[in-house]
Amino acid sequence: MTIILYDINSTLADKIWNPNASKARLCLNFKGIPFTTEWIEHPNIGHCSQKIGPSPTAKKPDGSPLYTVPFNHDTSMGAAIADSILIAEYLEKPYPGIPKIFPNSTAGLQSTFNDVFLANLGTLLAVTYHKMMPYLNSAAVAYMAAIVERVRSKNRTEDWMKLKDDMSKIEGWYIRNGGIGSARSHPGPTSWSRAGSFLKGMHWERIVRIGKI
Ligand SMILES: N[C@@H](CCC(=O)N[C@@H](CS)C(=O)NCC(=O)O)C(=O)O
Repeated sequence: MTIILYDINSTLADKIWNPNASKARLCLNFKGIPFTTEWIEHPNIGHCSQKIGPSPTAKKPDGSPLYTVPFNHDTSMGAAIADSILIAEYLEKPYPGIPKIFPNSTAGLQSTFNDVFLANLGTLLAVTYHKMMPYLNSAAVAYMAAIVERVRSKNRTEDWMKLKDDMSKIEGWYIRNGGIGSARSHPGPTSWSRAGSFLKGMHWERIVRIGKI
């Protein structure tokens, strides 16, 4: 297996900031599968995907296909897969014996958790984007600003309150689980925690605190 992981470039020293791509990276490292990373610019994701071959993962508001990172290219098999959860499932198949990303047939359950977890972070980008901008390459700034324009409401306080409610809900799931996530599960929350630590000194402390106010 020869894997190339496609991720978005940044101005950070190790370039890693994108939480969705970090999920795929964590899975590759967790299973000990060697891979290289191809850093691409945010506005070029569609162009690059059409060249390499992964399917779109969603639709844009105008109905046209939305291509996203992460996607991986297994050059030995000629397979290209987009979407962090589908990448995790792809990696599981040829190496069933080494640490499992989805133990005890939990792929469906974890996939559902991943969707619901992300759906509850809807306004995180809206309240943090302006602090993120310095870490984006110049090519990505205008592109990202247009995405943010689509997801934020006219009222910043409203976005904060929605985030507070959503994160309180997520906190509730963890409390019911004894205050922790599953010790062995797809690393969605872990990758967002990494994004969170990247936001440290910006809004992250407020986001963490907000569920306790
Ligand atoms: N469900 C997908 C979501 C991936 C996603 O939304 N990626 C964003 C970057 S974090 C992206 O590539 N967006 C491209 C765009 O909005 O044009 C996954 O888990 O991989």
